[in-house]
Amino acid sequence: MSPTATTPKTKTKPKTQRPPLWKVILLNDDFTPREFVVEVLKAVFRLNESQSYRVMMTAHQKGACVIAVYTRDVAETKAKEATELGKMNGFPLYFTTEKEE
Ligand code: TYC
Repeated sequence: MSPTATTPKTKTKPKTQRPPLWKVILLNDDFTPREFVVEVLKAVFRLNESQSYRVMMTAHQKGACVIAVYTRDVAETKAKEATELGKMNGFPLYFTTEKEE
């Protein structure tokens, strides 16, 4: 069999567009009980006990801690829900969002 001439094919790689991600950040305060913060992190962000505890302690010691990243809508909804849970219980617990660069 004779060798077949091959024409190099240029493949254009399709670029997958990914939506920008938003960080949800937990802020420390002096009043919310540690255990309450852990419960909110478990309920709203689906973290397990040890993940929640670590995030809570980081915020407690450093002032703030990134919990997770989501699309903008999800990040804002979760931050609002979590902040609302604190408010309903009389705590100044606060969650904010920030665009990931
Ligand atoms: N600093 C709070 C206390 O000492 C606990 C706490 C931790 C509150 C993290 C908010 O994001 C927070 N009771």
